[in-house]
Amino acid sequence: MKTEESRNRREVLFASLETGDALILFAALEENLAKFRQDNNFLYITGLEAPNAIYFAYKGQNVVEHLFIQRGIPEREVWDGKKMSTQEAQEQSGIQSVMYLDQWSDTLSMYAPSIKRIYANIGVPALDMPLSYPMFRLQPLKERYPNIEITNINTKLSPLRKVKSEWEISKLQRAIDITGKGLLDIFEQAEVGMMEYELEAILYFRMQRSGLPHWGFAPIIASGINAATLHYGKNNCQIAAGELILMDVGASHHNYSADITRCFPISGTFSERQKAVYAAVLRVQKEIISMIQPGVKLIDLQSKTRELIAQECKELGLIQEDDEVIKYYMHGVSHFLGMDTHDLGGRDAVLEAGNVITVEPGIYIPDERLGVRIEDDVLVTESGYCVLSQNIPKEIEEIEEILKDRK
Ligand SMILES: [Mn+2]
Repeated sequence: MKTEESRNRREVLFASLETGDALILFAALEENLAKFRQDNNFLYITGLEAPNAIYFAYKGQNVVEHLFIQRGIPEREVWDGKKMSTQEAQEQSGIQSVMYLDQWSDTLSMYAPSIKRIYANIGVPALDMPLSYPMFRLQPLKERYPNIEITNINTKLSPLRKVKSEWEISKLQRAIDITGKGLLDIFEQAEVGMMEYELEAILYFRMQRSGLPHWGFAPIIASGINAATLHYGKNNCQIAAGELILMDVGASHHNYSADITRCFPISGTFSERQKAVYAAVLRVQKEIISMIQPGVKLIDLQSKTRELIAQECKELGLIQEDDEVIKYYMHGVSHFLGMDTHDLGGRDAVLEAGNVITVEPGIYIPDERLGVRIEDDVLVTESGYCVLSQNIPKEIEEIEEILKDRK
């Protein structure tokens, strides 16, 4: 990440702090033989992929900040590889004071008596779940200094993270473009009799060969009736002739996640019924996208989607009354997109320029072994919107044309 990106974010964050406020961010932990994925809030603030590190800032007269990283132990480095040096951490983050983790407790002890409030990446684990790792680490401080208020840093970071910089949009655009290329690969290579996970492999191959090593989220490749299960993730069924396949997928680039849904008929052409349902969802999706501009509320997109889908469901002969639409469409039409696939921003938000949201209406009819969802990623601009995934085909004729060219 560019150093000035994360440095600018810290400046904006510092400006919002009051005297006695502290920020504490814990990096994700490195686990043995598991792929490392950095904590998004830690990455956003420091720009560093360093595992197990801790970021600390405190506002007194001025803001002071310290970073604590793992110390490289030669015997361990044989197993785990070289650790980041303090100099590398300084250069990549722009944080001047970089120490080793064994100095963390002493430093926190020194500041603790004057801290009034801590913003930390404590997350929101359910009450019947174990404490998050940051909560666990802050537990001794909480016991010793019960007057310190510990708050989820999301309240501070949400307004920042939901307005994307040009650099962030360029990362999202790349994640979206590569996801799109992988979807086209699937259109071209998919055959009756393949397993759903084989289609997943085609996209994964495209992503990794393009320099994007990670999924943004677990891919959904759902054929036939599986498409009516909203979060189907097994991807282990064999694809039968005549089925419509729903793919809800996204590559991640610098932790920025694409989130695209496309559907296609494995046999090359949509059946009349598939075509009717697909066209209905597509009409709704386009109508909702056209509403997007600064000042529009996310909940207005949601209520309009319900209304439009109810209308379409009546015409498809599925329902008689508007309220019955919940049987065939039961999820949100839109969420913020960014480092988290369901990014910070909230459901009550009012759109502003620089937001990136998804638009993803659907109709799910288990009785007909059919589910259709169409999802694009949309940037809110000063004057309206820009569909970042506009190059990924979604018109019926376009898709059938591509499928016709298969060998
Ligand atoms: Mn989505």
